[in-house]
Amino acid sequence: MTTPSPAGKLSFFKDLHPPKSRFQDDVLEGLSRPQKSIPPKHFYDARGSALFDDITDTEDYYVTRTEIGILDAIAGDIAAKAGPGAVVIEPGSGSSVKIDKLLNALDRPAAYIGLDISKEHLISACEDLAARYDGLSVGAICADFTQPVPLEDLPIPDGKRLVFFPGSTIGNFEPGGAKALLETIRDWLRPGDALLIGADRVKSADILENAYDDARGVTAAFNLNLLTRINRELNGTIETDAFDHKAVWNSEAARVEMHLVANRDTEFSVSGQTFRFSAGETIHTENSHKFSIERFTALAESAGLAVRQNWSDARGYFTLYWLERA
Ligand code: AVJ
Repeated sequence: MTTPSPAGKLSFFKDLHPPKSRFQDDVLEGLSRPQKSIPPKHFYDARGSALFDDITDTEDYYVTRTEIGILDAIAGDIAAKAGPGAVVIEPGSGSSVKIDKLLNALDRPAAYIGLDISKEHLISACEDLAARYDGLSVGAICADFTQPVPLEDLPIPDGKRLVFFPGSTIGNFEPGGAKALLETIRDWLRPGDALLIGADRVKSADILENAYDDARGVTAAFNLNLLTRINRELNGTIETDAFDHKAVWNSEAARVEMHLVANRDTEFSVSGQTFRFSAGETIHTENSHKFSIERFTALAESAGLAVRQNWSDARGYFTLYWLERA
């Protein structure tokens, strides 16, 4: 059922009842594997979200600032390509800086539809937009976009759809998952609709490793906060000082990997289950894939999308792509 939002500021709110985030299952399962691992989506508790915001302010993490610079430079191009009355659809928790750039660039956008797995986050972000943009029709869909999300039966206003997926979040997915996500988005597009997506580029190992191991130690705190979260929410007994942050460029897989490395033998329990680490053993906590323009274009094509235009910063650190159905 589609219901008015609690506060009534949204034009619609649809809860597709995404499965609860499986934090406990993912941690117990991930720590039981030969290469221990925990999916990066679990970084984002309140403290983790705040630390991520702090990362985007560090000198070393060039990603956010570079993408915002490109958005500023291409605002006119985007407005011309989208035309008047666009319906903006944003999967994932939006950074308000980026969505503001887009909405302010566009010619009288008709609507904004937010789509996120976290209901609280989604509603507050969408209500904030509705309050700040007079005359913008704002809808919200609570869903897990790593699964197909059919939009057919939802009251999405008429108009050219522009799906906005900035941040290089696509890089968090393994190649198969990235293709599946692009296919989900492709199914939202009709002829003439578009996807504007950001993807970070391959560059030298030292620049990449510094971006994920910043000099101020914010990224280290972000990574280690996962252990604090486990201790708090899953009855964990992890001695967090037994682990160090590590970021390493894996050139074969074209990704920066983040790990938590045991700096001594250590043993702890989580939800009553015991885990043992030898010194040097790691928990793999994140992959951030990096893409040449050629590789990203091929990935898009594999998902039935065609790159119509792309824009990069002068250093070639980051690229925004305009994709349409192939
Ligand atoms: C939010 C997934 C795009 O991979 O660059 C930043 C997360 N991790 N520093 C990224 C992150 C460590 C970020 N994404």
